[in-house]
Amino acid sequence: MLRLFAWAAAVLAVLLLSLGYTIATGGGQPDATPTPPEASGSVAPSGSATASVEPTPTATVAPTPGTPLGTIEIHGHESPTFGFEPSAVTVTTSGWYTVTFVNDGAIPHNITFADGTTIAASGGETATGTVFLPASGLDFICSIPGHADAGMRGAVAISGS
Ligand SMILES: [Cu+2]
Repeated sequence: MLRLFAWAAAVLAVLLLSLGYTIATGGGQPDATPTPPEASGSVAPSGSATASVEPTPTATVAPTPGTPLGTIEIHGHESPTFGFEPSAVTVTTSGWYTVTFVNDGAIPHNITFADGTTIAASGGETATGTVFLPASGLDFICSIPGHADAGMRGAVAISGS
């Protein structure tokens, strides 16, 4: 009986040892799992690749035609003489410009460019328009009868072309 018990104890000890070994080996497996995170980390670059597609819509906004390069302010008056101030304007680059016409007089005046663009303002008022200035420059007058001959003439020159 004693030998049988000893044998059974030995078998049990072997079982426990093998079970303990299995647990120890199983406990070692979790240490090998850090590899998958690296694989999931490689997914991130593909996500940023999709983000690089977004700048495309912004590029289509840039070529908007007629975007003013700057603003030119010109005053007009009939006293003490008919004229523009300044009458000689110079900008560096050909292109679209915003023109602010300030009528310092008491009667209506306008700026009429050689291409037909007209910006008119009543006495004491201000008007704004947009004009394309070619590389050759552009002359302007007040188109109200008699005003150009009285002195309301001017020109815009392009210096950088
Ligand atoms: Cu005038």
